[in-house]
Amino acid sequence: MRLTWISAVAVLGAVACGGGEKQAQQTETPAAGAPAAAAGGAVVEVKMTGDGSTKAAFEPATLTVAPGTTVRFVNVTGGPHNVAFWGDSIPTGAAAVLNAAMANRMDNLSGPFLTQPNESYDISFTGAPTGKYTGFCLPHLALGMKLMITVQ
Ligand SMILES: [Cu+2]
Repeated sequence: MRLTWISAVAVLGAVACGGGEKQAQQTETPAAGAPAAAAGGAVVEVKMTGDGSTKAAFEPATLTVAPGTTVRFVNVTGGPHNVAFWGDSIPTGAAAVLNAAMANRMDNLSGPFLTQPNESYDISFTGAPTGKYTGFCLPHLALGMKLMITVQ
């Protein structure tokens, strides 16, 4: 009795990784008083950190964004955190825009507490006036947890 073994060898063609050039074209329109015109603006992340008792911070604590940018606050450590703004430390006309952009507010210009790990909170600066926005974290204001967002 004779056994013939036939081995079928599957030849896997190497997948050529062509360096496909993706051309992302972005047309930037100058902020010319056309609120809510920018769709799909950039997202900038700000981490909320701390050890729960002696230190707490926004990281970065200062940032500059273009109008239409969404700032995403992420509860990383040491929560609960929130983000709030002083009404006298934002540009004229910004309060209405911010209040409309801040979901589930606890109060005027004051976002909800983020209690879950990696919970995030987005604030869109679409239509927001240019200028400086000074914000803070209510539970950690005494620890100096503040941030400065410049919209320009
Ligand atoms: Cu905080």
